[in-house]
Amino acid sequence: MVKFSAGINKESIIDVEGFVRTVDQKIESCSQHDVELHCEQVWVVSSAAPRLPLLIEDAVRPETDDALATVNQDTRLDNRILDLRTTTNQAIYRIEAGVCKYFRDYLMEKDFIEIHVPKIISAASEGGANVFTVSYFKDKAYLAQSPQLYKQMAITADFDRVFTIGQVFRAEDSNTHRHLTEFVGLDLEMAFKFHYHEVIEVIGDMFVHIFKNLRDNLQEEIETVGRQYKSEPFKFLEPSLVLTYKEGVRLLRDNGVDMGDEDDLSTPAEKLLGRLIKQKYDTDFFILDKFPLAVRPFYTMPDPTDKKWSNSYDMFMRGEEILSGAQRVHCPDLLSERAKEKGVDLEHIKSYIDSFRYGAPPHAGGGIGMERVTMLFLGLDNIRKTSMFPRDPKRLTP
Ligand code: ATP
Ligand code: AMO
Repeated sequence: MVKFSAGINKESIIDVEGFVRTVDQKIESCSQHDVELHCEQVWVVSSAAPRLPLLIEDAVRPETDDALATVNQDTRLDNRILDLRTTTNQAIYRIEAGVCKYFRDYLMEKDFIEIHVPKIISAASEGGANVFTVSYFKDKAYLAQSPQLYKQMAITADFDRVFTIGQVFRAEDSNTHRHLTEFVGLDLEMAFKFHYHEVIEVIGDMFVHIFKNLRDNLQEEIETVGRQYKSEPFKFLEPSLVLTYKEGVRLLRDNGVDMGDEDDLSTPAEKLLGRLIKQKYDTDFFILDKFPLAVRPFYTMPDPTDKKWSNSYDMFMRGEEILSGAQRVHCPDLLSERAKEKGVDLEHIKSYIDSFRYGAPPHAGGGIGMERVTMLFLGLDNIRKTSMFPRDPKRLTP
């Protein structure tokens, strides 16, 4: 039987009959180190090819300076189903499932309902430049860049609190560590009573709920990922830290960054701000409130006291944006005016603008990139590690 077993190709599916014995000796390289399997019979259920494009033991080796010691990213992604068999990847996608589960659990507990909205749409919501066009019988349609317009329309239809989890498409030729052309958006929207800060509070608490549950319920998985990819444990405060955009800019200026109050944050400035906030407040998660109006989409509510600013916010993990959100304009005339100013074609968003003509409550919400949350929670360096079958400008398969 030993001879027969030795001839079975690696990664084949086998059935084994035998018994399990506990052992005293600990085998460090093995994740199951306190038991032994004594085989009596072995059957090959499905044989794997004799030559594998990558070996699991190579793919799970910690990343070192020696590039030969591990498997490079393209080989992994080209042979993704083998790569996904590593203990690290099995753990990453359990953690990612946790991100969605705890997002959903928290919001359902708070009386949000889950909705499903179209992904084939007639108009771009986030500006026209980065939208994929598809032919739709005799017409032209687009792949949704965000569920933005529909989640707001659900609010105007009296569903006071909604969320949706679904694919989001961005035709941006961004070959970076954190941009995909298709990602999973975790979006929510809610009517509020007095102030949009009620919504910031709900979202801040929701992130704390997600982080705590990942930390407490997926400890083993987090440790497994940490054995291959070293990083500092993710730190957060309860309640979450909220600073204004102005305070963030001030902190950057005090540390040598040359920028004006209303300039957009560059990627390096975002990263530096993350490090400065970590030093000062000991948190990897924070919220920046009150962004300059000029850098936000047309549906963002201007600050009623000063039109230079807006009632909008971003949330960050380890110095990278993971959520963008705002109070929305719920007055149809102002909405049309803002859309015109931003060059959005009113004809294409008529039903969206009209939905505010029949009574619409003040509301706010936000959109989260799921893969970014998993990547940054685990301190990983590339979003392709947290997207099971990633789509980027250069990759459309597998
Ligand atoms: P959003 O989620 O709002 O789209 P984002 O981070 O994906 O945010 P932008 O808001 O378009 O993208 O840009 C934010 C930052 O990302 C910018 O400061 C820009 O420097 C950086 N960025 C965007 N695309 C690229 C790129 N192709 N290469 C390098 N940096 C980029
Ligand atoms: P925004 O465009 O900032 O906002 O997107 C929301 C969040 O989605 C993630 N994200 C991405 N993840 C991977 N690859 C990309 N190319 C990519 N682009 C964005 C980020 C980002 O914070 N409608 C608004 C949301 C709202 O206001 O409710 C919107 O889509 O984590």
